[in-house]
Amino acid sequence: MNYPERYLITAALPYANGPLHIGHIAGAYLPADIYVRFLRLKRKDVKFICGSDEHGVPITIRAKKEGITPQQVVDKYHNIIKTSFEKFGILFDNYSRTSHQIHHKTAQEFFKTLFDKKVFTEEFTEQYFDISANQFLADRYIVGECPKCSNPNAFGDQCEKCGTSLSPEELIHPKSTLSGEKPVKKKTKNWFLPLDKMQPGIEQFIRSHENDWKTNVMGQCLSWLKEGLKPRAMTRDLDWGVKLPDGLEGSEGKVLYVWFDAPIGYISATKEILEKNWEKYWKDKNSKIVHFIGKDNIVFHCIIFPAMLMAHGEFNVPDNVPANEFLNLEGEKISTSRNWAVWLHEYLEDFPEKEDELRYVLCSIAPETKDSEFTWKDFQARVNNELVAILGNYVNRVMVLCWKYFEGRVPENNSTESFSATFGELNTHIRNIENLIYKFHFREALGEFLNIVRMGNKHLTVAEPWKNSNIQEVGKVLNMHVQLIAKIGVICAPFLPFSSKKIFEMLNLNHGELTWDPASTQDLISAGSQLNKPKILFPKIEDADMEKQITKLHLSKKSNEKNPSQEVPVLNASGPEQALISFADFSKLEIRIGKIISAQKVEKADKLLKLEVDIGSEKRTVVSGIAAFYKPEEVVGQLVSILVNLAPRKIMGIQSQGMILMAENDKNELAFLAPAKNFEAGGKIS
Ligand code: B3M
Ligand code: ZN
Repeated sequence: MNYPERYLITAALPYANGPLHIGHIAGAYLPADIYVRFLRLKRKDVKFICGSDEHGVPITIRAKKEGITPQQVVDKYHNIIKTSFEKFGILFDNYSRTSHQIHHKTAQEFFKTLFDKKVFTEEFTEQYFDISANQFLADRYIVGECPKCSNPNAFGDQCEKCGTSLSPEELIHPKSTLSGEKPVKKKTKNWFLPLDKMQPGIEQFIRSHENDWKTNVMGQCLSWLKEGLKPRAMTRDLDWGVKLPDGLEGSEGKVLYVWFDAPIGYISATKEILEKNWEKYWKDKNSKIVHFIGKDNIVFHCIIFPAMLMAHGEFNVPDNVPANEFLNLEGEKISTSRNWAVWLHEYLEDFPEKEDELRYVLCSIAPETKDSEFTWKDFQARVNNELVAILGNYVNRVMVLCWKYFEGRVPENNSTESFSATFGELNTHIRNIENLIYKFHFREALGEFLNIVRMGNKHLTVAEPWKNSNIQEVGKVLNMHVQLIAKIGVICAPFLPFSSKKIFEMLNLNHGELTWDPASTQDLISAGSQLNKPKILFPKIEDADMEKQITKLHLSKKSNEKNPSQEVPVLNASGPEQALISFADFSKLEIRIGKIISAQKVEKADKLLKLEVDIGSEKRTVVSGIAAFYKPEEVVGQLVSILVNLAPRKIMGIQSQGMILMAENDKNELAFLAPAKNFEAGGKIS
């Protein structure tokens, strides 16, 4: 199969109204990054484009909630998002912003071109208007009773309780969130993209990809087409966004629809870094455009943006849109509003130098064909059983043996037994990985990579060089394994870029110019070269770390019903900014004085003690991660602070009914929080 030489790869522009979570990463950014890294290893000409989406109602709502300006919101989150991408090794050629001037100009020119070509229809519609705020109301600014489930706080575009998508007209007793007053209907003019008339062209474009687009993507597109496309307004009565181009009658007080300007952001971000050269990535027939997105963005990338590009006339349309489904977390949907998420910037802080562990797990479970699920237990199992026990262990065994027998020099292979004969399956695995990545099957590709490592591990175990007294024979075996490790260092680079670097460092090889094809056919390291000392690639993930994460998740979860308009997360204290909580948040915690009445070690868990705690009204069993600091007999009789209304959880088969609160210092020492005088069990802390 011949693949093109030039690619423009984009990943959905995140709204700069909140940080990134693992669902975003697994959905769009990690697959995009793996694909780009692979294409680069194949020496393709690639530009990788992303940036913050800084317009749209989600931004203004966030601003209102935080009591700051929309500009302050986007500045804050743009920086958080940009930094966490960089730290996580997702490296764009340009991570831009739709607030940049070049973007405003590009989007306005695009609009003007369509306007001049008479693509738009002008339509007068009646929109809800808030008289006291003197402003038209975007759907999200209207709340009312849901006609389906009677939730009194449904939004004008969706009821978050029952999930129904709504229009503001369907709400019973609508109210403006700006003033709390009943909005009135007011006439306004907007410019519409007549998608109904454009349907035949769009349909032809989509059907031409019936064999190469993912089934989940094609399925959504065909269902939109079947329902029949409807005209959609490309301008909005708002003041936050890209202004309409000058000289249009009736354009005051209006901005471009965020889904008109945002995808043009891909074009402006390309222009921004390639002043003269950008057009070949967008207009040359030999270039391929690929958009990585989550499933909620399919219609915009497969129908609306292509319709805009076709109407414009000068641009290529996307060649593929490999959208993923959603990632769930510990049995529930990831929800920004309920703070049910693993935030990328927090993960990076809690797990320093474990970027590849998360990349590995998210790729292994990526929702490529259907929704999938992240749990901390599964994360730990995959890291410990696969990265630690297979990849880390294999690399370490080979390195240690080279040091043991050859003082860290790559031994000669003087035999007639060749590498390719010994590892005959390697090339099949490599071809499989290539084909799978080209088809966007990253999960399977990663599995195939692990098969290569398994092959090496197995061969080493069977060859048993440590039992061989013929040093030449030992050298032969180890030479082949060092070669294989070097190849593994290349092949893993798209998935595990940090580990790839570490492997090359151990091998004392230059990581700068990795290429895919020679790596699969030639020796990468010559006999006699000096290796560096082995380092552990992946430390084991301990139970206590997982316990901490699960507790953190449950503690930060917010009740959606009580606070429905809260649609953006409050950052945790460990996040880039200390968030304030309300007294109501605090008072949800029921903390009491408890007295430990018995304690014993939990079998097969070094860090855990099983405690019986008297909390006044009853006795509770609590599993606590303090065994490294306290012996069971030391803690009996100890007064403690205990969170008693934490949802019970099974830990190592024991139902734990609460959490002992501990103080911790920078040296990781722990101390109990006990009252300053003797006190009875059951006393409330408030
Ligand atoms: N900002 C929506 C989202 O983050 C939107 C993507 C724009 S891509 C051009 O889901
Ligand atoms: Zn509802």
